Amino acid sequence: MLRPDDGRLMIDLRSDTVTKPTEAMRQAMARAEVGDDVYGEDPTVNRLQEMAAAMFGKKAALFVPSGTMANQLALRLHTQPGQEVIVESTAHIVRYEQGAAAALAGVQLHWVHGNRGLISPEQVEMAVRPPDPHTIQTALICLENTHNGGGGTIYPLATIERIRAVAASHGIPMHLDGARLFNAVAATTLPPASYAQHFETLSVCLSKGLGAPAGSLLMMNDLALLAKAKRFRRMYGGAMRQSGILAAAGIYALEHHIGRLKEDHDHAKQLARRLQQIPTVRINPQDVDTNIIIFEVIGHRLTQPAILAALKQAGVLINAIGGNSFRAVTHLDISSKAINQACDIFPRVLGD
Ligand code: TLP
Repeated sequence: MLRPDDGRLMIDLRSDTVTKPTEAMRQAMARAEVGDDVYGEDPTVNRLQEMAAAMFGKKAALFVPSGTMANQLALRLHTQPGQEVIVESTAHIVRYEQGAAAALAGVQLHWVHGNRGLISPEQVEMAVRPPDPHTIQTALICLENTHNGGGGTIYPLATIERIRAVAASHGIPMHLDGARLFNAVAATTLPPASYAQHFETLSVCLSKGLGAPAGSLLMMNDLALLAKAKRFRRMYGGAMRQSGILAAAGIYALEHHIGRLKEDHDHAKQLARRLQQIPTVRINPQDVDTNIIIFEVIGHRLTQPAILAALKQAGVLINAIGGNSFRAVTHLDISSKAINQACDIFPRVLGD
């Protein structure tokens, strides 16, 4: 049995956030020209922001430390305290941002239950509050693409277009949590701007599948909104100084790590197919659109924590995500060999 204690490598499928910068990325970071970004004088940050804005067809991009901060800036920019934001019930903004929507923007989240994380234009129409003096106001609609909690689900562009039409008919802006939008782009080969055009703001992460150590970008067309975003970034503690060292990793990632995401998707499909053959596992490999695999283990003699421990003992790390569900995520640091090994380990641990 593969023993992590023997010094052999763990197959870490907990998240694509666990990737470490490659040697070439570290060299790009070491060479980065830097300045003070609060003065707007870091040339590498400026270059990254320009690259990203051009890639997504937006006028401006703002470099921020994390995807959570990018989402929270968007909520703060588009809303007033006491208003409401329409969002899918398992979205990152709902589950994993420590209640920041309420704590920092003072807004209420209106959950809409999605199908694998995706909500329909009809559901959005139903969720928009009427212009009645008693009723809370809908200030923003947020979508997540790909959808993490839904299992890396890709939003069909046609659905986004129809949701956009609903939003426009009510004069409501839209924000996209595009932490893994590059996975959708790699899988569909659609131009990044084809998604971005439907949102007033969108965020993308450099530190997920793209393998940078930190950093996200919040993009928009409205330069007045950019000025406000810089103020709030400062308020939230996210205005950095010689952050060109981090931005250099982001530039390297945009230049070298988008095309290869397809490999992660193939690995995820391979693992999902293997998992499907285990009697206690419930998964439909057809639901695996990108690099996230969500599966249930039903009727196994081991409890959920014991399953995690047994997998760890065998050399594989994954996350439990509530109920009987688990999440495995493929990424830059997971080779074909590691996936083949994982395909041997899961049936051994779960297959009794
Ligand atoms: N997701 C992390 C955890 O926070 C759950 C993960 O391991 O998947 N939007 C989406 C859709 C995300 O999945 C994440 C991170 C974020 C935003 C936040 O990014 P960071 O961690 O940079 O704040």
